[in-house]
Formats: sequence, structure tokens, C-alpha cells
Amino acid sequence: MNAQRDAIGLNGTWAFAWLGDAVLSDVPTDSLVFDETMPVPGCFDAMPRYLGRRGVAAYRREIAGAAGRRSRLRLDGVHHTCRVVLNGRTVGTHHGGFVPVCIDLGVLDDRPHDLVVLVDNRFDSVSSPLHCEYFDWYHHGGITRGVWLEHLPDAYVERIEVHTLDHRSKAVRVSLHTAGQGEGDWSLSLAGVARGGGRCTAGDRIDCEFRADDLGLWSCETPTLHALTAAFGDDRVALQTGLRTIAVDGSELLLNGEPIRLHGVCRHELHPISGHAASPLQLQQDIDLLRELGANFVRGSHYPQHPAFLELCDRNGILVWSEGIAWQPRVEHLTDAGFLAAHDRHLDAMVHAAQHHPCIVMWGLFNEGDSDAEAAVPAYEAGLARLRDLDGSRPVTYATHRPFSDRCFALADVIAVNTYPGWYGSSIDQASEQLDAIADEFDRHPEARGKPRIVSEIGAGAIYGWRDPHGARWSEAYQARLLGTVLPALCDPAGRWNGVSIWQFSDVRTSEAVAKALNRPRGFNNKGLVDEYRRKKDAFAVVARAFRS
Ligand code: ADA
Repeated sequence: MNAQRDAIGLNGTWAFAWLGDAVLSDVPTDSLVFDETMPVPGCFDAMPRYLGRRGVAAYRREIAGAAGRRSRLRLDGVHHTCRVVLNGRTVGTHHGGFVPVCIDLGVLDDRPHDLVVLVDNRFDSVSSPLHCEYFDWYHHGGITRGVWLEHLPDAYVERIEVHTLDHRSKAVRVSLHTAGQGEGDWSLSLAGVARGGGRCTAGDRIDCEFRADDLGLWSCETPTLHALTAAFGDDRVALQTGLRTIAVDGSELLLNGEPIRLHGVCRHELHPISGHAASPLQLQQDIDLLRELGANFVRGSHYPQHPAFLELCDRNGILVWSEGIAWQPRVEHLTDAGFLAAHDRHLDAMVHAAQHHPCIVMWGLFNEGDSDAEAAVPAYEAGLARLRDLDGSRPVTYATHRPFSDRCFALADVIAVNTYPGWYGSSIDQASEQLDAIADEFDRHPEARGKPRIVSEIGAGAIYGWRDPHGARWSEAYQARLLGTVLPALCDPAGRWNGVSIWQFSDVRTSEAVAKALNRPRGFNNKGLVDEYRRKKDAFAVVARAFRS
């Protein structure tokens, strides 16, 4: 699914109909009146006329097939639930956003065919258990990422995995996963060096080793990329990848054998104008700000980031913690078969889509789950094992907010803690001491001791433009002072931490319920270093100094 083949882009203006309270599975698409238009990708509920609305919306356009080929629809993200109808017949359904979904449309002739994508952005713990209203961000709906029409031969390339085995000898293993029906010749080529030529059968996996002596390694300072192409039968795909190893060695995280310190931020993919549907320009603006900050790390909180954002991180040497969607999943979720099955499918889709990106430094799951409850341990065990099975070449982790009672440290390669000293329940004067107490606990803890550790969230709320001479809570000065106090210890190369991802990159809207319960002024989580329009707060310069020191 990560394969980039010649595909027809279906982005643009689609016909649109708002169906409100309709039941997604029952909507008869032949009688719908499409009296509006809507941009794709886009969040319909970020448009002024549908702000805050929840329900079913229908998008429609025509597509054409290609003689003798199967057509496949690829939606890179659709929220939260969708049903795809072709010429009046349902051809697929999908639950859960932030990951790609592919739907087989069968063999179509080259006349116009009627494609309707019905989306539902309501919360439903049964049909869409990974999206819940209580999460601390606003969940938008719509076709939020790109849409593509692929015309596939009978036998085709399904995906490609890249594992750098050794950064010294530059040994790389490329795995070609094939799918469809029949046989075909296969070949792989990395930076112009070709391998293969044998025949294989659709469904086979071909592992091929390259020794790329004269190719540059990928690193944060020199993010060299190389072209990788794969062919199987009449299908050919191309992508960019990089050669680098990531390993945990005792308490160090190593990139190409060298200890690395992670200096970064947690990033939501949210903007007041476009919701979750970031444009290429917005993604580039975020990258430019990250570079200005001197960040070498982004925690994709709390879901897989846009494929184009990962490409930009590849190109700009920014490491990414790619995280499956979750927010404080409780024992009742972590022991629920429906939730766990949906979560497994989500992890598979996340890793399959992004495995070849050199920027991804680790995989993560279950942000702030009930990792201190015995009943939750099997879910952590199974989820982290699944990530390792999907991709054994990267460390796995989860963010805990229970550093003194967590029961799952043994299962993680990197210990990650979310903590808010100086913000929730304490003052800035106590912050450094509180961080030290967590580091002491990790030094003592038999299962956390000796592993790399990062502070995966820390920060303070600041209302953009509130420059209070007293430096009171919610002022820009308070946030700047808090981060200026804690960052020196977190960024000290000889210190007790391997890195930090500040909460958070930009302010984001949260749900009404959370705004009320957690005291969120403006209905926003205001802990951004920039506000929701990416205007810098005072803390931005403080963080840039700490990251560059
Ligand atoms: C948690 C959570 C974040 C955010 C943060 C906060 O740590 O992981 O998503 O809600 O708290 O701002 O309080």
C-alpha cells in the first residue's frame, strides 16, 4: 500500500450532499440529490456552513476504468467511517481515519462510472471504537487525505519494506510483497543498482540484499535519499528511501551507531481552516518552523501523520515517532475484543504504509493508557509484539503518565513519560525536582533501568498574545519560563534523558466536553509553541535556544 505507482489523482471538487442523521449503511445512493460541491481532500466540518456538524455526508464523482485492468480506489484518510458505492452497489466499508484504505472496484470499462463515498463523522464505540469524543482534540470528518485511482494488472506490487542491516557495510534488505493473481518477473533497483529478474507468484515475498558501499547514509544532518523501484509483471512502483540503522544499546538510542539525543515536539495534524486535511503548503510551513526551532524529532501525536509530512521529514532529517491512534484507553477498551481488533488493523495499516521512511525512529501505541492495571497488560504485550512483528528494525514504545505505578516497562524498548511538572498541581520551582524524582524512579525500577528514556510530553498552556507583566499562568511568559527551566536538564547530552518532545507544536481545538472538564480556555489545548495559525509565542525562542545549545 505504500507503493507509489502511476495512479490517477481524484483530488479536486466533488459533488456533495449533507445527509445529517441518516444511517450510513442504509442510505440509498440512487435517490440522493447532490446540490453542493466540496473540496477533496478536505474536512466538510471545517467549512463555515458545516462547522461542528456530525452525521453522514455523501461525496460523488465519475471515474473511468482501464481496459483489462482491475481498478482500485485508495483513500489516504477518511473520517471516521466510510462506505464506498460504485454504480449503486456497495464495494467496501472502512472504520477509522489517519491510515490509508484500498478498495477493489473490479474490472471497469472506460465509460463513466458513478462513485459515491459516504462518510460518517459521528462517534460510535461499536463501529468506530478508535475514535472517541473524550479525546483531547477536535475530531473532524470528511475525506481528509488524497484519493487515488489505480489500474492494476492481475499480479502487482503490494508493498516494499526496507531494512538497513548494517550502517558500516551499508547492507540493506529490501522485501517485495506481491499480490493479485498469476506469475510475473520481478526486479528491484536501489539507486540504480538492479537485482532480480526471476519469476514469482502473486502473494510471494521476495527478500533481496544489497550492499550499497558507495551510497550515502541518511542522518539528521545529511538526510540523503535514494530511489528504489520495484517491478512485478506489468506493475512498477517507485519511492524514495534512506539507509540508516536505529538501535537501542543499553541506555543509548543509536542512529548509525552513534548516540542520538531527541529534541522535538508533539504534533497534531490540525488547523482551524482545514481541520485534519493539511495542504502541502501547511505541511511545508510546519516543517520550516520545526527547522527554525532546531528540532530533530516529532512525536506524531496521537495518530499516524500525513504521508507527505513523512516525506518532508525524510527530506529534512527530522525523526518521527509514529503512533497508533489512542488517547487514554482504559481497561474497558484494552480488554474489549472489538477495540483490540480495530486497533490491530490500524497498526498494520500504519506500519505497512510507512515502513520505508527513514525518518521513522520508533513505533508507539496507547497514549496514556491504563498501563498500571494488571488487566491492561495483555493488550500492551500483544500490541507491542505486533509492532515488532510488523517491523523488527525499530524500537517500540508507549507514552505513560504513570511513572510510579506502570506495569508495562518490561515490554518497551524506550521508556517514555508524559509529565507536567510546573503546570498540573505544582509550581515552576518544583519542576526540576519532580523530573529528577521520575529519573530516580527509572534508575531504581528493575524493568525501566538501563533503557533509553525520554520525556514524551511536558509543557504549559499559554494564550497567544497574553503578555502579562506578572508572568501569571496562561501567559506567554509563564510557558517560556517553565520550558526554560526544564529544558536544560532534558537536552543535556551528558544528562539523565535521551530526549524530549514538548507538548506541543501548535495550539489545537479540543472537544466541548474536554474543554469543560479540563479547563481549556477558548476550547483549545493552548500548550502550543505556536498558536493554531502558527504564530510564535515567546517560548518558541526559548526552546530554539535550548535545542541548539
Ligand atoms: C496528556 C495527553 C495530551 C494532552 C495533554 C494535556 O498528556 O497525552 O494529548 O491532553 O495531556 O495538555 O494535558
